[in-house]
Amino acid sequence: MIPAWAGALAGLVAAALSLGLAQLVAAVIHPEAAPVIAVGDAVVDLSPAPVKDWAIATFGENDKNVLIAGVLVLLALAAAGIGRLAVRRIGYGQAGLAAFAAIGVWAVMTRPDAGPADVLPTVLGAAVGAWALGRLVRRAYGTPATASGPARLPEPSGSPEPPQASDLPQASEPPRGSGSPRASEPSEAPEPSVAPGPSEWPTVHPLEPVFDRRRLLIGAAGGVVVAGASAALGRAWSGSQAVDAARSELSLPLATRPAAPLPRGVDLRLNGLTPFVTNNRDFYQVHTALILPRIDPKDWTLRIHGMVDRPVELTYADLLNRPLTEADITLTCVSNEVGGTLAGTARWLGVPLADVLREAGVQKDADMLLSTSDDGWTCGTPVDVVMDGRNALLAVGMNDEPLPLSHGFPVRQVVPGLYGYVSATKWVVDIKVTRFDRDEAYWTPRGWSAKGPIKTQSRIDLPRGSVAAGRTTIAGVAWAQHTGVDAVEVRVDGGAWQLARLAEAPTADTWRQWALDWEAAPGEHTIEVRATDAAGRTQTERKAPPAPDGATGWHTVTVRVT
Ligand SMILES: Nc1nc2c(c(=O)[nH]1)N[C@H]1C(S)=C(S)[C@@H](COP(=O)(O)O)O[C@H]1N2
Ligand SMILES: [Mo]
Repeated sequence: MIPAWAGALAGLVAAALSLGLAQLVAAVIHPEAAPVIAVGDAVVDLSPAPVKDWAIATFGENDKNVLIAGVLVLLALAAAGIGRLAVRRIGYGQAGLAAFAAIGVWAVMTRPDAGPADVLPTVLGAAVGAWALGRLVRRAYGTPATASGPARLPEPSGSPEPPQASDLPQASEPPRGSGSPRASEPSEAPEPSVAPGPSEWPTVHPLEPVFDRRRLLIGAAGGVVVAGASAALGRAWSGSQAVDAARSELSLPLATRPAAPLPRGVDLRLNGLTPFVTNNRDFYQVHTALILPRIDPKDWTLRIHGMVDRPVELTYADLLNRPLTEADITLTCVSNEVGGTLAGTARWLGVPLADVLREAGVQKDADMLLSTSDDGWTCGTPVDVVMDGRNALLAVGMNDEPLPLSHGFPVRQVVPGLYGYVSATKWVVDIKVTRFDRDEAYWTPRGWSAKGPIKTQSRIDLPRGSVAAGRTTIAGVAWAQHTGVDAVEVRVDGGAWQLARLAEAPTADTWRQWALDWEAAPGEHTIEVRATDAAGRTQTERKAPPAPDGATGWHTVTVRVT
């Protein structure tokens, strides 16, 4: 009998080979066509919004890795099960593989940018996996080693076809069984004069299938090596280095409308307080793509079409040849909880989107820009907001360097005052001018509001946890993009609201640091904060979750003073 672990091993190795090969083929034709990535992407798209929010909240920037690891663990379990079925009857194993290939093909074809060739990685991978599974199972079946040779069953090396289900021995029926055509051709495998097996198997009939551990392990080791090599080759091939190199060789032109140098007073420089400018390295990331789109700037184009008088197509060089604007803008995610960290400020460099739209000639009944990312994600932005004179940009630079790959290289949108999901399309390649009553962006059917102006928020960064008694500072940031923050108030233990001092802000489009000195007495204290925007509106106390259009409520922290 073949032990269960041997079947599981054969299944795992066959799966590894099939995924390794799929990865390699996908690297050559289209990275998103790799089945594991496509399944992961499909899971992202199909998960209900609360599940996604939970994943972002729980795993943060690691949410994608956790998802891929989960898909791989499930695949490994399934592969082991398929292998165990395969040693009982190879046809079961191959049917299991076919079912997985079908899931892979379905996932690949549901990707928005999928073409017919995208099924190739999965189909070729599955075919090789099925062949390898048959081959490994065959290796596992041997007869006890003899002086004249290790196994009675001939390898199928003479036949050009992968082994068929009927070619293979089945545990329940020895090869001589009536169902096996090969066994009924006595001439093909002449009866060897079988020497008695090792003494462990004295009672086994020589023609009964006997587990050949050594041959299985050798075959499995070979499979693992080939799987690893093709995955590594696929990685090397994916051209990622080419885009990284193109990015690091770029030098962006200077802005024709530069932002003034930041006043020193924007940053109170308190230890533990969020810095005014967020490093690109520390900037939060939110995107549905599992692998970052890698776009060579020389291949990038942006098409602007739909309800316009003159459709426009821009290259990266066209963009850099236009007048560039620099602007400090705080980006915020609608998924940010009260007190959360999904917000960041950068100095963006880009082409005013309104200029480009004016050239295209936006028709007067259009009210929505439906922008699409290279990975198929879509975003709906109100036309009037983009055209009202604010610094809505097709951004190419972030904090004095080309956009990092994870922040939308080579070009993304940035619109002050709107949550990222309705404005900040990364890897943007297409803008369709349309109407909110005709088109829907990615998050709308998933339970988020079609329009998402940023709600005023304030956050306490200091103190957190515990602090020594005596004079200390309560501090944080507050934002009300494009309106501006006019006041921040703090209260301790439900006492009177006290005005915090405000750091400078270069424009109304960024957050603002604030601070308040506090004589901290020993014990446990509750600190609350609320901001008032430049239009005189104070943040509501009413608690609302992020969905459908942004969280509300006052950030409250409890500190222990010792
Ligand atoms: N292509 C693409 N662009 C996208 C998204 C996305 O999922 N895909 N997410 C948006 C959301 S929800 C936010 S909050 C911002 C985040 O931008 P960042 O990752 O640069 O911080 O990007 C926006 N642009
Ligand atoms: Mo977001």
